[in-house]
Amino acid sequence: MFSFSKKDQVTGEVAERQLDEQNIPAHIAIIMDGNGRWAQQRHLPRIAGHKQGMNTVKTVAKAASHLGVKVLTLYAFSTENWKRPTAEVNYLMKLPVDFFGTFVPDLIKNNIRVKVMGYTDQLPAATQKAVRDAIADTADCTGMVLNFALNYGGRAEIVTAVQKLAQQVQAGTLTPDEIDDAAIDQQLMTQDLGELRDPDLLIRTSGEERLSNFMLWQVAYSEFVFTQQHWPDFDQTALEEAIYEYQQRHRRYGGLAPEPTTK
Ligand code: V07
Repeated sequence: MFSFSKKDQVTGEVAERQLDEQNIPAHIAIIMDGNGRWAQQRHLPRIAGHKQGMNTVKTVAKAASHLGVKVLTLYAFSTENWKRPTAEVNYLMKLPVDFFGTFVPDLIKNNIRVKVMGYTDQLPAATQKAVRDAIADTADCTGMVLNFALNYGGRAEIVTAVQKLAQQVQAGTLTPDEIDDAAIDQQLMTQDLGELRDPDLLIRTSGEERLSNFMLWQVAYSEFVFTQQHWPDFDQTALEEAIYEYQQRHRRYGGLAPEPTTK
């Protein structure tokens, strides 16, 4: 059992909570929202929020790995984020470079392997190199997969998958009736995660309660937890609270009775 305490925001009462180690979500995906708002509340430029947000990535990745999470997918940059001001986009594109300069030794120490999903060929050359280097430097790590969604969009991912399947049909290597869930899964960017491809738990920080084009296919059966904290304020306790909430909804019934919902 992992224990943590939760302070009630209204009464101030502190409650001891226990996480069931046998029911840690294997794949957690996070929409890291609220970096700009966090900065604006402090009268700082938005990029200061992104910088602090990167530090939170480091904290949360280590915490997730210690809790026994197998895949942590983080939405770092969407295909829509190019519409932001040029200076902000340029800063964001430097973050993977910074991240690897400062965090790769720590990742290796924690046996964490980096993976990236998204249209990385459209990223600046230096960003692509940082991503390639991080993947290569952590390739032998056998613990948690830290999966960054970078220049990722859920609809674009499905469009690309459909195009590939259509090409196979045209080439005569696939018939239309062979297109099923598994065939589509095989063309998605999560394909190499195997059984762990679908998030068990999706977390979005900073109060918005929508998907914003994130992993549309893969979250079909995920539990969604929304928190008020801005991403730079998210920490180990916040992660444990989200997992606690997941465990309240996703009971295991001691492995005796079947789950009440069909999957
Ligand atoms: C970014 C920090 C986290 C808050 C949300 C937006 C800003 C880590 C990465 C990263 C991505 C790929 C990679 C290694 C690190 C990152 C962007 C933004 C674009 F291989 N944080 N972070 N990339 N933010």
